[in-house]
Amino acid sequence: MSAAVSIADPDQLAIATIRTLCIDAVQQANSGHPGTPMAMAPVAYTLWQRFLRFDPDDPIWPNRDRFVLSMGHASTLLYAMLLLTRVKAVNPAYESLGEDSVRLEDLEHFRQLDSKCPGHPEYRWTSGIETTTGPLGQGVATSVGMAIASRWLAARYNKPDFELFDFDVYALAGDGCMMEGISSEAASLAGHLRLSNLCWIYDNNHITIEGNTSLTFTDDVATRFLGHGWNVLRVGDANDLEMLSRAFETFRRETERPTLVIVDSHIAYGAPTKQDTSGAHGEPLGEEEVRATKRFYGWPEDATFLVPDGVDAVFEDGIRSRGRAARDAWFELLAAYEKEHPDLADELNRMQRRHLPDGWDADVPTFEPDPKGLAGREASGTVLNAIAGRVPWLVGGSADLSPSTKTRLTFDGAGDLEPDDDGGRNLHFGIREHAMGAILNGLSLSKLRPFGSGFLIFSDYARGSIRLSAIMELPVIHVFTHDSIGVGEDGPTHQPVEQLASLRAMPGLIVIRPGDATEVAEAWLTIMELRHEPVALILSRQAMPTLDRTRFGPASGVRRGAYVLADPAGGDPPELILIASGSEVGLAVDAWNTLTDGGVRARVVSMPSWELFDAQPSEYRDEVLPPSVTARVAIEQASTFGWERYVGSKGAIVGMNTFGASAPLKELQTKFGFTPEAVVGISRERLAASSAG
Ligand SMILES: Cc1ncc(C[n+]2csc(CCOP(=O)(O)OP(=O)(O)O)c2C)c(N)n1
Ligand SMILES: [Mg+2]
Repeated sequence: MSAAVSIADPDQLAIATIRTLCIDAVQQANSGHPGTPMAMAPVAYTLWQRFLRFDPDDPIWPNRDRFVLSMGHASTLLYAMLLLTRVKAVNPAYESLGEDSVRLEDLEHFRQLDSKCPGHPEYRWTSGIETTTGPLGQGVATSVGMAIASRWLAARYNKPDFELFDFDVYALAGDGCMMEGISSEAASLAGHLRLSNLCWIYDNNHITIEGNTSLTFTDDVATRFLGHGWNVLRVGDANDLEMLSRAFETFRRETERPTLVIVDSHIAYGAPTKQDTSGAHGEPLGEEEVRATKRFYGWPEDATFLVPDGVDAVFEDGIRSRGRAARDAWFELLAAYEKEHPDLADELNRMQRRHLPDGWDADVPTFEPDPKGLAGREASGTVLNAIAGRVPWLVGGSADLSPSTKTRLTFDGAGDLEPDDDGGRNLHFGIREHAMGAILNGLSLSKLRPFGSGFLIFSDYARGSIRLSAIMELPVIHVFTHDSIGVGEDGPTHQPVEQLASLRAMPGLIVIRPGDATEVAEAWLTIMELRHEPVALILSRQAMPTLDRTRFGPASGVRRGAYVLADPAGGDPPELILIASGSEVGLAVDAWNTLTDGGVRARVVSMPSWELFDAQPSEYRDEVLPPSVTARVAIEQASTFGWERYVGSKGAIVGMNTFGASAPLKELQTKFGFTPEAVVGISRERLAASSAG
């Protein structure tokens, strides 16, 4: 629709366009959050138009500055920016097809099925969105991972005359982000690491859903961030473009600390009755209020979804031309770099596409049979080091538990990522599981291959971020050790029970719980080739016998999620199936020995991964678990929840139904029925029941 708009100032014209598009989208959808986009439009505009090094024609250019909308409920603000700057869509093969990522029709269908403008910004779905946001606090924490990635990439790839990486990371946050604990974890680590390339902008509007923040939030945010080692700036009026610019310039000059810009704003700026009220937060303004607000902006009150002539030129003269020049210069630099540093350029190329270096698996060891065996975490540490030595961008660490999780990279030159060593391969997250999860996402969004580790029990602390790694289809590697009541004396607070079931319930997350050192190696080989799936690798604290693979089925079956480990002698068909994962595979084999000696035709199925198994064709699944064999026993030191799907109504599950207890492992095994005798007893019972039936 075209209508006369008499706003002469190009900045104000663009800002009013952003504001009214956001208002109209929410009004049309009859749902969403109009107030914050209206208030923050000048902030987003100033940042994008004057500072952000971002080329809308190539939204995946590796050295672009990142913009994260941590207040995901203000999604229309981001959509309006993508629309007006004409960001191009990129397909999953990282190719631009020349189409706009967000079209006016998408905004008109805000929150409707298949619109590129869903309720909250979704990475992968809409090009130009750097990370999925909505769960408050996640965006700011993820931005820390991006800022670390910028530093790491610079340390590894920048060479004299080749400043390939120096991108900055901006995140827009609200009161909710500031209240969520994850922002404190992330800010604390960012301050420690002196991430001066990181800028958070805090929308200090004093409003959340329930009303004024005086209800719940009287922190001195500035002092808090000074305490975290940040520089803190204030802009007293979100409409003051010059003050905003000054703040961003100050951020750019800062070399020692991350920057927080506290911006005072008025939610629903310009709405006569809703400004500064929580009524502007989660519902449309309403027809009358929309008209009055448009009048206030000097906008034609009948116009909807109006983009006046001239707005395109405003952005062309700002972010578009500046971004294009920066992007083109970067690719010229890269072309010269390819000649001078071909190996590093090749690495970059592969990393950007989530491909691996040739020969990446050449050092992965094989494990000799050993009845005493190795702990899952020990075997994993060995394999991880063998792979990381050949995959330079495989980086990670632990939430202060690497001596326990065995994820430390120990080869020469691995180094530690610290304020003075941006290129270290060992990250130290401190005791901050939740922020670790989000930072891993930020690293992965920047195309590094990150792993993080901790005790399985504390995966709950990181769950919000793990969930986002699954929603975003990021190949983040979550390593969780101390995976069961096998932790023994530490007792119920440290014994995971329901964590496996809850991780398995998460769509898109692949959970793998290998049963001996050979399966651990196979698990890592499988994981490394994933490009779009996060993984939870679940490892034992205690030793597991390393099986003799000349006697038992090959561990290559890990790739298929479950496989036949042992069968009745002479090729007889099984009458009973024992299914186990992780440390219980050895127990299943012990029980199988006894049963076999007793003349029972038993099969052992090792099932390290439900998700990988469920993805197999039904022929394979029926081969491993023949439907005719109903006498089945699943064994896992975890909640029994969900195993019914593999053992069926005639099967039994040897698992946990309580929180465990504090005692030496042997005693716990007896108390909770994880002994060969108990498993044999239950197996015979199932067998009898099935033949009776
Ligand atoms: C982790 C999390 N908890 C709760 C919500 C629901 N929620 C969405 S917005 C909001 C209030 C946010 O207030 P603020 O960040 O100040 O945003 P403003 O209303 O000022 O835009 C809440 C509680 C959420 N999105 N994420
Ligand atoms: Mg607020």
